[in-house]
Amino acid sequence: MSVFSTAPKSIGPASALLWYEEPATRFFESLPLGNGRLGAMVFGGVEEERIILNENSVWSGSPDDGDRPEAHRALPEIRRLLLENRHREAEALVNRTFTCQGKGSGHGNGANVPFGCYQVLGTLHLRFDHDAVRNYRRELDLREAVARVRYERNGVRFLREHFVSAPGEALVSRLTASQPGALSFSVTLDRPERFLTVPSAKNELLMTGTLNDGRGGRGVFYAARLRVVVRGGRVTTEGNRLRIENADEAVLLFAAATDYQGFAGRRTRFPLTASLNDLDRAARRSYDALKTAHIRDYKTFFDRVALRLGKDDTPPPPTDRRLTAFAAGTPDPALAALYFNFGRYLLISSSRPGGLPANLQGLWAEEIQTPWNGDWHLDINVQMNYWPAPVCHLPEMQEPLHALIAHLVKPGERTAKAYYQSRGWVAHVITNPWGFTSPGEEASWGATTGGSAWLCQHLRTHYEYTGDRKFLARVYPILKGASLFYSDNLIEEPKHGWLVTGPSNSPEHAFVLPDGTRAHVCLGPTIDMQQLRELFDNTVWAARLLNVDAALRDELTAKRRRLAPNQVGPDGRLQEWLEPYADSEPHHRHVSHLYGLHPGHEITPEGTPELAEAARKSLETRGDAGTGWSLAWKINFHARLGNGDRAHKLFKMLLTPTGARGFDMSGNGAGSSVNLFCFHPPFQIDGNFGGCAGIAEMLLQSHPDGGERPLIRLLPALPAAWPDGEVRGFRARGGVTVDIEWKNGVLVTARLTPDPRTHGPANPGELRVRYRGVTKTFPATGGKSVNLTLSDFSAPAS
Ligand code: FUC
Repeated sequence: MSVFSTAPKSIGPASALLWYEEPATRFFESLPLGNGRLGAMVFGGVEEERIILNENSVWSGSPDDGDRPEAHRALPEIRRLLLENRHREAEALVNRTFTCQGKGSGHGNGANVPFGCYQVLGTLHLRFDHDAVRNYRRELDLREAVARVRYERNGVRFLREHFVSAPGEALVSRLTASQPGALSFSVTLDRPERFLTVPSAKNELLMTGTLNDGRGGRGVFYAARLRVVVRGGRVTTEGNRLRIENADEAVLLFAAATDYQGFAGRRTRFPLTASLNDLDRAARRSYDALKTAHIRDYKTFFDRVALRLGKDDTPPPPTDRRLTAFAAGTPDPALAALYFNFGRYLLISSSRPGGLPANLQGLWAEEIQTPWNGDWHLDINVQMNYWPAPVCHLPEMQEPLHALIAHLVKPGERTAKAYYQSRGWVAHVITNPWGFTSPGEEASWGATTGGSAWLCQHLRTHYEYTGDRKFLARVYPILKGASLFYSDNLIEEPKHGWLVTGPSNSPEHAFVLPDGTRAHVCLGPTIDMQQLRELFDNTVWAARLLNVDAALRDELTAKRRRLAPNQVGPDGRLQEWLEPYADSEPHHRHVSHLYGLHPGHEITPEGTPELAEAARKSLETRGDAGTGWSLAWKINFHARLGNGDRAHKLFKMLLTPTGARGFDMSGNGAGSSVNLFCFHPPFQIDGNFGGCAGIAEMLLQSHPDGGERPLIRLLPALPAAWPDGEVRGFRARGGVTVDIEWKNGVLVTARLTPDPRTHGPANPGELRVRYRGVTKTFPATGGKSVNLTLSDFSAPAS
């Protein structure tokens, strides 16, 4: 896709550098690199440089039919029980008959069951006989996607540079020293299980293995190769290790492939050949040529956008100390810009066209049993990973998500038949590269039916930002299939005659029935209704645009009108369920019923003030504390409510220094580790992406608000903590590039440049722009900037 953007100003070191005075000792202190498919975590140790390696199709498990073929027989009874308010009995029946068959996700520990688990590819160890060193520094420069480690020993300066190149399809490391012949070290390559490493040439290691398919058979086969090319000195093999002696310089090239034949990724049946070809191709180029090509490629994405908050041109303190100081109250606006840039960096590094989508850990995992299988959860997590893409002008990075959605349609149709005897397709709460669409293994979380509806939001959003008609025509059948499923599965609740889903959940949250018992399974939770209004609207809108399916449009329009509405409960909060049940956990991490506020947009402060107020009350009761991604979501909620200071408070909470062990579902230990990875805990990358998107949401919003054209809101939730700043190259809905500069908390200039593709001569349209409560309309011509200043928003309002 061609890029239309104004040239961004360069980003200063305080917004672009993660750096430390010590090596990492743990995974979540190390520095991530990636090209969307291959990932590396660089520890930067002195005696041992450890690099954890990933490849995004290193998944155990295998295709499996999780559907219970007879499940649909239980559906009428489950629904009858729910309609009679016998939720406990309904839930018990769902548990017996309406969950997946087999072992499901293995309750999140699926490494050795068919569901499988995203796993570490291996670890590269470089062992030196270096001990006491001086002037140690390790860093990650987000402007180039290069990690560096430097130190001095006995007067010799050592430098290691690492990057993972997309055009080069390899991890590339160069080790140099200020004195000839000073580089001596050994190299090994291993994995916690299922590996064999052999020297495959005098300067090369080959590691191969076959993962568990979950049935005791052979699953994905992988091949990983490391080659060392030295200047001066020599390389020898010693058993399964390479020994480098007295080199002036050493370049390490690492390539890997698997034979995963799923919906995306490198579709090779021959990982041995593919990895060798990658290595040979990389080895034909000089280190400088590889690095130049890598940086050029990376910058085509990263440089589309720039954000400056405060001053960022002076070198920052080490990132770990910076986090601690920020938590202690030292103002550091540039740290928010760094976090924002890190989010963009992670997305570019973990999600590239042709690959698998960023998973719960992006691309970076150190274990065989990654938490929650490192899968794609569909009740917020994978969607949150992609929130930054449109505004940060990274539409290409969404391609793997779009591919995942398309890949779920076929298995989702089977699931729709088995459980619901209905048309269309459905995905529930979890999925994997093997096309899992069945409900989860427990009703309490697994009966959520909104996964497919939520995914479909991303298809419409992509079109809104790019105006790509071909894309819309291609994905329309997916929207249609999702709508058909829900349309067939709406039932009428007797009290008001509203149409509702069921059985369903408000993701993972239980309610308390009047008799004091708890239940999860319900009819028509608010989130479902919000998602279905959106999905039906989107399908009808797309069908109209494509001029197809008139009868379906009528069907969906009629049903949409009858969906249960948002309801304000007796206590003024937006109701989470059809009835004003009590929350079982008032501070639950999911805030699903505010989907309509964000990432949906049916609730806005101007368009639906009562609902916005009810949403605000719901947020108050929920409280600020929460898991990593929950904090990130709340930044976005408060940004949508126009409350910048509260959003900033949540951002501060998201940056609470942590490295908490284990799992915590309540918010204890949530925050950021020193490498800025978000902690649920454990490490889970969705909060990084949600936080990145939240920062953007505070500075620019664009969504329809009572009009056909989106309303572009400038600085809608600017916090006092960011009095001065500048954004360049942000994208708004409608395909508009937005640059904004502000001082002392007040807009100085804004430049809006409609993309010629979305605002061509046939479709010039207009821009609706809002700042501080004043909305103005300007003619929009593709490629022509509209320059605005504060005075444009003085009066009169239009
Ligand atoms: C959902 C969330 C959890 C966690 C898991 C991966 O189940 O409720 O908090 O993020 O996904």
